[in-house]
Amino acid sequence: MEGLFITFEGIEGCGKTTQAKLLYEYLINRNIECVLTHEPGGTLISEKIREILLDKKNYNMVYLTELFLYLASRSQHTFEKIIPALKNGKIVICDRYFDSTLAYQGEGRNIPKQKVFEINNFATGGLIPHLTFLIDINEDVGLERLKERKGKDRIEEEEINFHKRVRGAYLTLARENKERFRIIDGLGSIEHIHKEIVNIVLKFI
Ligand code: T5A
Repeated sequence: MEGLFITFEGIEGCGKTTQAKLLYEYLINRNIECVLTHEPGGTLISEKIREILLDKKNYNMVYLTELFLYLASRSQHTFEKIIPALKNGKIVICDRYFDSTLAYQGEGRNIPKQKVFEINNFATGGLIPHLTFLIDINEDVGLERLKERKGKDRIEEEEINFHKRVRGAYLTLARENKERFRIIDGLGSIEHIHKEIVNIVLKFI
């Protein structure tokens, strides 16, 4: 498949949405064809699933229901949007992808990781990002940054230990998949992190 698939990962408030957008703008300004998208969501059907997933009223959602909804959203997104864009030679920048499920549902919810990996792989037809930025910050800093935002969603409301476990899972994933992961210190300034990311991406294209 042509194209380049870049994902951004990290705990809540790490700054990945900010960085994904800045990278997209940088590339578009240089006339490089790219698509900016996110998960859960990214297509009409996936956005409907996102609403169910993040709605605080669904506090009693069973963990397996949560897992399958994230995967349903991802299948639609992958086959409707990501794969066609890659086939057209575009750069696809995605704010969260399957590593989120390994970290949040695998480690956070304690669902057996090998199982999560297998069905995740099935849901995406085995599509793996070429490059994954893990923006790493301490969970206290991440949650503090989100305080200014009105209203937490269902996952953001989880206790601090949940976010700690998720961060740990991401760092393990990055260690185990060194060829595609780049760990970025999320405590730097927005501009500094952006430059670091651009330098890495330019080496790929
Ligand atoms: N989820 C998702 C799963 O459980 N399983 C899955 O498979 C998937 C795909 C999605 C939720 O779903 C869960 C994870 C999530 O809980 P969401 O609404 O899409 O929820 O939210 P998040 O992806 O968590 O993203 P956020 O927008 O909440 O946080 P970001 O992207 O980490 O941070 P960002 O860029 O919005 O920045 C947050 C704040 O910090 C500032 C920004 O200006 C902003 O105010 N900031 C910085 N401040 C200082 N220094 C920096 N370097 C900064 N960078 C950003």
